[in-house]
Amino acid sequence: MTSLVLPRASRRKFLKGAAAVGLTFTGMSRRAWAEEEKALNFYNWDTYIGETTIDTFTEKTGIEVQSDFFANNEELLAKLKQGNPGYDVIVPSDYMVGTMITLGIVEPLDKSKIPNFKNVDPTMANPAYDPDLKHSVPYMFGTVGIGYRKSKVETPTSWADVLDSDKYSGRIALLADQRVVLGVALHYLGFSMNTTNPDEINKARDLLIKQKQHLKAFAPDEGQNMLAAGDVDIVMEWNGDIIQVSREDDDIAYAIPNEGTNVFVDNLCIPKDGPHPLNAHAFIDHVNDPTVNAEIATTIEYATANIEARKLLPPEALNDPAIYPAAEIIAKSEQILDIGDATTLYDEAWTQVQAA
Ligand code: N2P
Repeated sequence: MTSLVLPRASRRKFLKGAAAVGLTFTGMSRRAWAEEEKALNFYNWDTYIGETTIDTFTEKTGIEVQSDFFANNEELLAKLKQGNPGYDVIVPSDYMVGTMITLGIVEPLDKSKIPNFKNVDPTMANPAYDPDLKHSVPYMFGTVGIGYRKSKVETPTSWADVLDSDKYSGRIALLADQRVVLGVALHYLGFSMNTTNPDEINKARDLLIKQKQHLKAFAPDEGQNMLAAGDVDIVMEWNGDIIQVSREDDDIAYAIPNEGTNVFVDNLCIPKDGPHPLNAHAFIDHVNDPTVNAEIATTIEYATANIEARKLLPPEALNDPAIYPAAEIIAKSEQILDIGDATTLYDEAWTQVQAA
């Protein structure tokens, strides 16, 4: 295996160049703000919006949406850190919202422009990464787990199957996501996925380096496609992505190992210096309309943070522990946290894993 990180064919590019686009909105006046063009640039995870969401928004508002896709939070951060190249709405996970607030990358939201904010689950309304949700609206939550081909793989019960075993050598993909993969490796070794202890991080790094000979790929948010195509038999992936492909192929299933896992919350945010902040608020409101939101949750098979939408979902979805994780799973799982400067320890460990 030479290059483990695969190119992502599905990602569409719409931005012509950061500097050129940046010039069009730097120093935008209040008047220009009030006269926003009917456009919105949405930077999302792949396979993470409903089939009709964008069209119904355009029908309702006349605003045309262009979508671009990132594969992990670090890619999203890297795109915005040097100045917003033109995005209006982004979808960072929990810890990345915290990082972006600290760095001043996301704007406080004007809740008066998001009346459907009232539909957000009140138990999710005061997260440590963004107290009182001043900068973020929870979108979907989920788990990292194992997607597998039932005819080829015994029901996985431990992360060892993908992290610490030659049982499925050459038939394994992990996510191309440094905090998730190092985090799950740390958790498997009995350490916190938010440790800042260099020895522990190095142990997780060494486990991954040792396992690398058995891996087919670190797949950037598309392990489910490799599994569906038969390129691998077992993948570390986000739950909804696996459930999406299992609808088309009943030989595919999702399991959460007994050790527990990473539980995440993804959020809608408005980055600083986006060209269309009013349209961005309108879009976030649209996504939180219960009917719109229920169609999204049904399409992407993730757990929605919108309680009014949940009321519209079938009991099979709400009672499916692969979608809405059971309390006992959550109890033995962890959320990834913003660990500030110690993030560089993970950057270094990940670089070493990739280079090994
Ligand atoms: C969608 C992945 C979304 C979950 N493909 C990752 N936070």
